[in-house]
Amino acid sequence: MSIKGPAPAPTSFPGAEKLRIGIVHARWNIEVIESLVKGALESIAKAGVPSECVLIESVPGTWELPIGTQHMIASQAVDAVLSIGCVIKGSTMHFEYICDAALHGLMRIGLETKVPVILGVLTVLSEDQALERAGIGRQGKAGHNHALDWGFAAVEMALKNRKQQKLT
Ligand code: RBF
Repeated sequence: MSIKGPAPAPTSFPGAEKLRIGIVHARWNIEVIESLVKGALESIAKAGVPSECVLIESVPGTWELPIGTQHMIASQAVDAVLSIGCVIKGSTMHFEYICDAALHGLMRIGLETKVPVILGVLTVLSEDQALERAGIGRQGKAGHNHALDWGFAAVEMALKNRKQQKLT
């Protein structure tokens, strides 16, 4: 039994019905990505955001996630963006460079635009780890779809962003 992971999400999100949430996802490792996007949509809907207020765009790979996220913020007036990707370690240094650059880029965009950017990037050492963390599972382990948590995080941070905007 592991103690890792987020505390249970709040059970209600008052005001969620007024939010606009963006999802930007990479298309590399698409089986994993599709499951993550599905999980995120499930929790965002459960939190009370209408489906027509969730905007989805895709980019080729995780390297392009920062610019795709920046574009979503500039063009769609969203309250938060969830950026989804999956980088699986191979035999060259690409993994390290893509993860490092993309994650720094995403953090920078959130801080500079003041629109919360939720980190939905799996950076894993094997396909099995990716399938487990996308809730698809493999080799007898069902796993957990981490995007369920990311969806709730996006709604929580979007509400905080709205509150902050009212104060300033
Ligand atoms: N993009 C991902 O989202 N996940 C990966 O695991 C991934 N691995 C890559 C490995 C190599 C060797 C290369 C060349 C690209 C990889 N990309 C991956 C794509 C990358 O994010 C980007 O879309 C392309 O490099 C085009 O800019």
